[in-house]
Amino acid sequence: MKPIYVTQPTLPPLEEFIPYLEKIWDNKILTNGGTFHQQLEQALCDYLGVKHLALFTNGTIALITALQALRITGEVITTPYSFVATAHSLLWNGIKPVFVDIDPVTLNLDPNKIEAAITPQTTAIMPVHCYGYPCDVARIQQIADNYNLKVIYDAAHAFGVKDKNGGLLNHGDLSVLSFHATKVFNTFEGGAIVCPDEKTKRRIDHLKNFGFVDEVTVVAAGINGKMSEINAAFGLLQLKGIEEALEKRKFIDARYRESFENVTGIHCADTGSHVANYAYFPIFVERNRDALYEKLKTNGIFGRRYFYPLISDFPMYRGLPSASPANLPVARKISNEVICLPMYSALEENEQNRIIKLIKEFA
Ligand code: T4K
Repeated sequence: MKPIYVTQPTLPPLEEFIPYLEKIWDNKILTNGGTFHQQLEQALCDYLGVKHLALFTNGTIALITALQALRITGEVITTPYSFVATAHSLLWNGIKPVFVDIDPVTLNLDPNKIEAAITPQTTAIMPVHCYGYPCDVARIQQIADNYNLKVIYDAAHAFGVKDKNGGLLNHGDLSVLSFHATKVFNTFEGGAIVCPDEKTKRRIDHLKNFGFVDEVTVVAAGINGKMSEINAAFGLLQLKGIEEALEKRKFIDARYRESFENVTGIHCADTGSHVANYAYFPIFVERNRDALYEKLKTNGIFGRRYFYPLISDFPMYRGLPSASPANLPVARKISNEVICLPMYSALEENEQNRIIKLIKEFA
């Protein structure tokens, strides 16, 4: 039986990639801001409806650089319910993460609990639009304004998501995307920082190129965060098929939701009123989540428990006062119940039927 993974990258026909490779071979510019890099930055700005965007080698280096770009220090408020890269980006900058519990509906930082975690050392908030579900951006901005804090969104899951004001990526001081192979839009590995002004974009561009401004001037201890021409070319090709891929995901999402509507003990996440990207399909299993997870695995279906364990349970975080279980009851409950089911545009109807049947049998 063919294994079914939590996701599978969308790949355009191989022959369509050849002309891009030929161009790279002709130009012999492989990286350092080549033609495809420039084209992809512009194409993504247009598609996502954002002013400026800097491509990166991956989302994690982009997160680390975003914090550097805004010179964030001290303490940063963040969510324990995310991929570990969110908090790791803080540690790599010598910043102390302060975990705040999540809202049971949005699954994102609970704005009602943020203020109590602010101390004189707090300089920023790093919320995550988990699964591409929008954070309460208005409330978060209000708190940030009141306390003079920066807001850096980890928008790794939020490619193309829109809220009532348009593109979700326009909120906060910076938003960071991931274009990893497992994401809705991928460049094999890749990422980006979305920023509102030319000056910040320039600083980010310097930081991702070792701090170089020109051949002889280095203005900061930058890193090598550049995206290569191969990745950028693949991104341009991917972008052509993005709408079709999103339509297929939407259809799969609707079938799952409909199938689980009346199944006792299995809950789907709230659909919300935003324009979604159907990046993930989490279900929440009231009892014996791990038994269902194992049953699916035995049947060749490799869902994932995104996000279990909580980041705050990993050894480098669990000693922090904010990591204490009593501080994070909602995140803990959700983390103990979640399974992300296979979700990708090439998931076939009979494969989805098999997944649904197994879950219904279990329930
Ligand atoms: N912030 C958030 C909120 C994130 O979720 C992430 C990454 C980041 C920041 C950091 O961004 P990046 O630095 O990664 O750009 C995966 C991904 O590696 C990671 O990108 C992602 N989040 C996280 C949620 O999931 P794993 O270890 O679970 O992935 P892996 O390799 O087990 O892949 C899952 C399944 O996907 C495999 O079982 C098979 C399938 N797959 C995977 C790959 C890599 C393929 O079919 N083809 C592939 O090439 O972390």
